[in-house]
Amino acid sequence: MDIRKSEELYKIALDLMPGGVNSPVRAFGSVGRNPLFIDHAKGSRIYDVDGNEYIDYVCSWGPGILGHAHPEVIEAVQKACLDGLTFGAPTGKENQLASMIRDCVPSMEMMRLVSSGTEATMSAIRAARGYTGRDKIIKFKGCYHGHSDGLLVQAGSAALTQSVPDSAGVPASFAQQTLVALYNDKDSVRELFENNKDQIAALIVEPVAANMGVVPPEEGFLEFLREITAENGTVLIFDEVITGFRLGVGGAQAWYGIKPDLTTFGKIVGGGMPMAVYGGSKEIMRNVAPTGKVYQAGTLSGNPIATTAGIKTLQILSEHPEIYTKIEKNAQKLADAYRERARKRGISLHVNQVGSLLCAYFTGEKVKDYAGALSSDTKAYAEYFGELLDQGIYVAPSQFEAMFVSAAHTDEDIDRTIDVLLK
Ligand code: KE4
Repeated sequence: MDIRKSEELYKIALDLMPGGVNSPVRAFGSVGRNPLFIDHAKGSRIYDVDGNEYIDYVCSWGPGILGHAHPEVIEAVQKACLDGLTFGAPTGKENQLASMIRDCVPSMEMMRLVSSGTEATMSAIRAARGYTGRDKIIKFKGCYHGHSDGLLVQAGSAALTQSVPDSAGVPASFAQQTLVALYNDKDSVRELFENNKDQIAALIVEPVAANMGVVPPEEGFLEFLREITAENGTVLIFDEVITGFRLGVGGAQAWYGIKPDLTTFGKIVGGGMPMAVYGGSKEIMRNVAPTGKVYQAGTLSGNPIATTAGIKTLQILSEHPEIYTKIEKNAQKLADAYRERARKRGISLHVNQVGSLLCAYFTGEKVKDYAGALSSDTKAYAEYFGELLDQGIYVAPSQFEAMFVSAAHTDEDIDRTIDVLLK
């Protein structure tokens, strides 16, 4: 495969940006390849600068649920741009997007639009601390909530592959306020509440852990978190940056029937533009400036172009529930093909799938938690990644990420992928 133009761009990038990238996972560090530079994308396909075409299962890490450059979204964005890119003042589009989110997710009584998932989770935690007057928070080992200081403690996603789950540059005093539990391990949560009575402001969790691959909650785990946080006056925050509008327009909280106190959204909610949201109970959100003492702000928050992309995307998803049936069916087909590959090739492979999210782990163990995810053979994953890439299939360049199926993946795409998997 000719990737000379990517290589040239990568050389220049290495001198301009750390690792030549603007987000670590894009560096392909854990799969032993140099990153591809992308020229354009359309539907289920992504094209690198050397003209190589790939079926894309990264979907920009989740936003691309409709496929790349959906014509209706592009048309709406192009039209909006002609009216100006940003005003730094309220627009009716923010009302429209916020109302749509509340219609889809009733727990979102009041919310704030921001520009990234990191900003959303950081702000949700500040709101919870301001509301409770407490300092400590609980997160789960291997869950990733963006790169704000207090959350870069035993984080997932690329922090896991860089083997720096505890990032340098985070003062110990910050990290000390972050208690770490084990996903799907109720005792580890109970212990933290017992040893930190009345000190825990918030518990933040990915309702489906999608930054250590894909690890679904065990039966009753989310209900347990809802009960123990309510008993302790702790704010339950669902980080739905990945699951929001991915598992359905109601997200994971509808899928599992749990009502958190606060929720964060990102990715799909902006239709591919920089947009994220945090919100939930009015009682908590009223504490956010200017109505309360919890300060949070943003020059481009609720940006008219990003809200346009988000509105159009959520409109399409709300009007076409059949999209979710299709992408879940295709994810199931892929999961079955991975299992068949394992049988055919006599390799250890464990596949988790929730809706249109899936992950193939190179391990013989059932992956039900962080330890299970870490048992995966990342070298075998790297080989698999390279093999697929050379066959024109673009999956996550890391074992600890999700595979995303979009509405643009055709039956031919899925069949081609299965052919390559079972070759
Ligand atoms: P951003 O700040 O990257 O918009 O969102 C942070 C975030 C928060 N919460 C969850 C559950 C997330 O998955 C993320 C970001 N996801 C990663 C991929 N696992 C983004 C890809 C990247 O870091 O480049």
